[in-house]
Amino acid sequence: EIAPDWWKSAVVYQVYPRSFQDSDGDGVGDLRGIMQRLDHLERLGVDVVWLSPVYRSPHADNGYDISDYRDIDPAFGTLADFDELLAAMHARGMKLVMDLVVNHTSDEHAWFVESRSSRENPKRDWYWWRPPREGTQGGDPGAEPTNWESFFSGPTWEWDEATGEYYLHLFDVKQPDLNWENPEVREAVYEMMRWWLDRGVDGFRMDVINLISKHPSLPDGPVRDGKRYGDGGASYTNGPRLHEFLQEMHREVFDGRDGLITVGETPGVTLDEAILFTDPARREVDMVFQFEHVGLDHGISKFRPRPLEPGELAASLVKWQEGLHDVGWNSLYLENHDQARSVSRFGDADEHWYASATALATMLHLMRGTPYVYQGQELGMTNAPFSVIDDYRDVESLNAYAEEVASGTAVADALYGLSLMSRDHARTPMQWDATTNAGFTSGTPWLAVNPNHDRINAAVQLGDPGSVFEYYRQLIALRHERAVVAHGSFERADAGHPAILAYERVHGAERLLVVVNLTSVEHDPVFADEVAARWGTGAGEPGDVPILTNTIPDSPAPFDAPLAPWEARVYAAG
Ligand code: TEU
Repeated sequence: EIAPDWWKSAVVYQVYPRSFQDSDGDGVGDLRGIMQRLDHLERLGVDVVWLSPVYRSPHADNGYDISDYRDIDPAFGTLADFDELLAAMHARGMKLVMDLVVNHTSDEHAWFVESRSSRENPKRDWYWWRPPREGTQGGDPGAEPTNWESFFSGPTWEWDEATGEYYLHLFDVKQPDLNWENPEVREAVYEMMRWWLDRGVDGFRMDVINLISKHPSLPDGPVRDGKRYGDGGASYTNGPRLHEFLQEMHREVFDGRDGLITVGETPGVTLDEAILFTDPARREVDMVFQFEHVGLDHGISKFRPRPLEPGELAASLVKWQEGLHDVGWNSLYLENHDQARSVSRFGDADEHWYASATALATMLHLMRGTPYVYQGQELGMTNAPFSVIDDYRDVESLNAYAEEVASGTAVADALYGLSLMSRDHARTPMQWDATTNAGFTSGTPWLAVNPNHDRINAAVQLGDPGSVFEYYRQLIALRHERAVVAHGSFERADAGHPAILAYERVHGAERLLVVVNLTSVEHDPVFADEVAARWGTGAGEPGDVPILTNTIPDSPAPFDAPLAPWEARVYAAG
């Protein structure tokens, strides 16, 4: 009998299948490749694997454009391969979570092919179709039904000459939005979800699930200075029927099943909304991916980034620790397939690569919430040295670059934004060893392997006590060994020092003190008086010798000793 909240002490590992391991030499990762690498995941100690989409897809957005929800794309393998992978994971005590992409489908999905065939087609209302704006000609600039800007640049409406209407796509033109107002759509989604659960999967990561409810009036959004299109976010983010739909989904799909884990991806979610999503009494989802901390360095836009001030990242994470402390639950992440590599983005990949990668990991993994490790993060994989636009593959990056250059931005400036923030930095092939293509493929990789795989790779790290991998393994083990990590309270313990984050976790008699220097400069930690009194230094005092530190060699310093650049230390009592 497993506890209903087992996922509070679980660690989830995200596999981006395209870039994880290729088994047939076509340069694209696949399911049989994942099977070859289960030892790595088991050794790391993760409990759940979240698999980015492997369904049939034209790959306009690397699988987040699904053309058949009940089949595996040939690039990744077959349903038989999937069943074999699932069984192999279950045999090792790992759970498998699928990526549920139901805000939109591919334009090649049978539902959309039918819907677009005629205005009278029974599936016409399964998507958002609207006539040109009053008094305009379809296809003309400004004739779109709303002025909204797509996440992938340009308008969110595509003119369909054949039936004389526009269809809505918040993302790529090949990703038409499903109309969740239509109960037939909702029932078809729930039926598909039950089909996967009946097949044995253990839950879902729900892609942009807080965008599925739109204000049916579809009003225009505000046009920000210099922008051509408006921000429709207020009309489709956390919309009017969102929680109604999620509670209906829970009743139709999850009620009566146990041992599952659900996480909603919710760009733009507020703290108050996150409580509504994750309050167990509301039976919606177990946790959400909020986006505040991964939006801090966005300047006027994602690809016009700004440097973070010391303490900004920690303060944002602490706000969410406190906000969901008593009701609801945090996911804990710094990376995924949409975010640049955290050691490059929030750490110091040049001067203090090992220390900053492990300091960020310490900060995150010992917080209150369920941690997510993105493939390669456990190795300290970094951003790639992309230098020309042909190095990139990601539709978001390519469209943003084209729009910047078309609007007069210098090529060098447009490339600069991509060099820091492109999603492709997270999608370079997993670095297994120092051989050609890092052991990822015997063919030509779909996206270039990072040249630093000669020194950053799994083979060189496994078994090395001073490696990023081994440090992650110890952090994950702590969560499994000490109940205080999963179930303890959270309280910030430093006196708000911008360079240092210190926090305490308490669970019954068990206590942890985590102290991390999040800068490349040495700092003395400053603690609230009552914290210093609790930990004390000197023989036998709990604050005297850390149970975990990222200094090499392991120099057991007391909790109030100065912290070297990116030094992290963990103390335990009780
Ligand atoms: O991402 C949604 C989303 O919000 C991202 O587009 C994010 O805002 C952006 O990439 C960061 O600037 C989900 C998937 O994770 C992403 O891979 C898909 O491209 C997108 O939805 C559409 O399915």
